[in-house]
Amino acid sequence: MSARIRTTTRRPLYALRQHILPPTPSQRSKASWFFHTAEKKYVGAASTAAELPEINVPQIVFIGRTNCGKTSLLRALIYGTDNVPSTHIIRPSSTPGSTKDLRFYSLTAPQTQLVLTDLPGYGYGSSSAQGDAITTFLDASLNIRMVYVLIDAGVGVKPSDRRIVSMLDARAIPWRLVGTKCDKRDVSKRAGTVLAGLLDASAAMRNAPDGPDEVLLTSATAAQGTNELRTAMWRMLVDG
Ligand SMILES: Nc1nc2c(ncn2[C@@H]2O[C@H](COP(=O)(O)OP(=O)(O)OP(=O)(O)O)[C@@H](O)[C@H]2O)c(=O)[nH]1
Ligand SMILES: [Mg+2]
Repeated sequence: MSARIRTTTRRPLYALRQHILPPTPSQRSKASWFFHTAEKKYVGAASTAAELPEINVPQIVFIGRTNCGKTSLLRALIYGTDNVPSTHIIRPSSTPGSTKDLRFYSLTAPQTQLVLTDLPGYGYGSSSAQGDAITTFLDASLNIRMVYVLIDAGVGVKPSDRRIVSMLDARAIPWRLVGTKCDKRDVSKRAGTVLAGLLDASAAMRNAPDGPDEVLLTSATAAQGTNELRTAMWRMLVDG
């Protein structure tokens, strides 16, 4: 049973270390404008290194355990509550491990272009081929500007998430944690605690107390936290 994150008493959707300035209203509205007006295209899918499309624009990647909500969040970010065009293969799954290939979506507006990438999940229900595809992709892609490591907020950070973060660190790829499915009642009623727990986990994995820790709570179903995540992407790419 799901419930919206209650907003009457402004529940926290993101937490920042004190040295990171919160976004300005202007950054929020520019980010929102970009995501609403950008031309959206499904670039394609790849399951082997040979199939990886050549991408020459900044790329933002969504990674996480199987079933943690990657595809759903990506769809909510790109399309909001609009209908997804039938030509775009962007379907959430009921079976863990259902996204078996890497899928690329481009957003293009004057002077700004980016590609959002949906990766297969790791952990339960995944295959070693999916693990290999993730490793190959991370090794081959030089223009990844950020990897959002999605954590089902009702489940929390698992050893497999820590291993992925180590892989990213080993390749000097920036990452942030994002909590998903925060509309679920067991999360929404203790959103502050969940957020603080993810921020602590993020700081512990980063191994640097002053690290750029920024954690967002989202719900694809309730379209919560999606504007915050769009703004974070916009700031990083254009207006930091
Ligand atoms: N309540 C709730 N359910 C969600 C949310 N996001 C995804 N789900 C559900 O979680 C399940 C998995 O969602 P997906 O988006 O396919 O997850 P995924 O991480 O892409 O899964 P794989 O590609 O199989 O690893 C589906 O049944 C979704 O409907 C959310 O924000 N809230
Ligand atoms: Mg998926």
